[in-house]
Amino acid sequence: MIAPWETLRRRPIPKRFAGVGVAAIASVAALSGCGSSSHAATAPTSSPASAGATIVIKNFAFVPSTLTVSPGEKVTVRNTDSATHTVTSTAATKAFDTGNINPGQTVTFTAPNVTGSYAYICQIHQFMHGTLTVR
Ligand SMILES: [Cu+2]
Repeated sequence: MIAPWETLRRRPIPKRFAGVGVAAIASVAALSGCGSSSHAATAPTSSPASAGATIVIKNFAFVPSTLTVSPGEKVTVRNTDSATHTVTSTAATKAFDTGNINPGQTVTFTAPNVTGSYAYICQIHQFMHGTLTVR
């Protein structure tokens, strides 16, 4: 920022104006001060809701039963049950299949690159249903 008097200073200044600018600035600085500490108190920005796409298997169910991800996104599957499960696409193309996920195991698979809605089941317990939406 260039103060007006800075540009004026290059020219000869009549003596009667010389002190005015400095005095004005000094009083402004005194009033505004620097005592405000509120700037430092800003809360950290909350992390995005997506901590990565995750499906949890719990009590023979997929949680959430519907999940929306981006094409090719990595999806984490955590089996918290004491039974082995799978996440297997029912599409004719079998768009994805984790294979067996042992109790307590966490695996990842890659979502299809083609947008759409992909139903999946647990191949071992075929009453377990979920849907992966890619968009
Ligand atoms: Cu199962």
